[in-house]
Amino acid sequence: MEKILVIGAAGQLGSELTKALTDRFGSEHVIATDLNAEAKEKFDFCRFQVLDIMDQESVRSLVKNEKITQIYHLAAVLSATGEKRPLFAWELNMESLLFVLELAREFNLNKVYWPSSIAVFGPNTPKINTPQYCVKEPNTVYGISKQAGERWCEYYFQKYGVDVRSLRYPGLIGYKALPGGGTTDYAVDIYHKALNGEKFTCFLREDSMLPMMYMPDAIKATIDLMEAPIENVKIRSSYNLAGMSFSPKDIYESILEHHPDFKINYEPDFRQQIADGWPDSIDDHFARDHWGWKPAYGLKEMTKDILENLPKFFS
Ligand code: NAD
Ligand code: AKB
Repeated sequence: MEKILVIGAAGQLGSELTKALTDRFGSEHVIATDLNAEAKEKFDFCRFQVLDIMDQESVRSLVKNEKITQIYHLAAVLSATGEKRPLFAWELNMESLLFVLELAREFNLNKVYWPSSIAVFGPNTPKINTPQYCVKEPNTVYGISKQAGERWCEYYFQKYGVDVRSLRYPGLIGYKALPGGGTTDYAVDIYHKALNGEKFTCFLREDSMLPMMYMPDAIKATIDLMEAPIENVKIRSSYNLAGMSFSPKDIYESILEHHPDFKINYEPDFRQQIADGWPDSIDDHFARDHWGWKPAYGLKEMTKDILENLPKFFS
């Protein structure tokens, strides 16, 4: 039976993915870990342990003593925070991935999951229906770390047979955790402001189109990829993945349908330049062809669902 370690479990993705893994494998078979000790109260459905991925001895002991068979490595510094502390972001994002890949080799783990991002693309990448294989010249330290990470994942698969799988997520939008320092996170924050009856100041221009995905779709894609037969996982860097694309104006208008008094203004800052280097939309036909990916949510459905459910989580 599998024993799964989730690293960085308390963030936006981990909060929902850890629950989905627990539902699938049972609470005895999942250990949620995070640097953030206060996150313990979130995990009443599985074991939680404070763990710093950079504390290699503690991580190695945990993997050994608990006979871990799979690692989901989610801890990272995201794009906007990374630009404020570039060397720290590089160190955390790269050293932790290399360490996890080495652990997978040392302990012969069954599988590793590590997320990449649309941040691997850059200003010279084709912006519309961005292909899986194209120019990638990321201009953020986060994007550079994800691009290098993808190459390491493929290397460990080819050289050592480590079954590491990865998705290039678009901006993920969920309501069960607060935004974590990303450029696409305006689209998480905007729902909190709308429900609090506050005006929203957007740090991107109103027409800044970006690829996005509702969290339930991201969780489904992750589980589907991880459960796909090994011969179907033909891309070992990271799969392009698409859900929807929208601009700040589009998401604002989708909220207006439910909250007609909601107000927005636009004050683009350094994050605009990051967004300008990323695609508008993604071609994910390899994910569809290889392991049957198909998203379920568009902007309208996502907005309705979040506005209904967010107040149950943050009162
Ligand atoms: P997040 O910032 O919300 O969560 C990251 C978690 O990692 C936090 O709970 C943080 O406390 C934890 N962490 C930070 N440093 C740590 C350390 N040293 N040891 C252990 N834990 C540590 O990020 P997220 O949005 O949940 O993203 C998770 C992963 O998915 C990241 O690798 C990110 O690059 C990737 N991703 C996210 C998005 C998105 O839109 N959220 C898009 C593409 C890729
Ligand atoms: C970010 O904006 O940094 C993340 C991402 C798209 O990787 N949400």
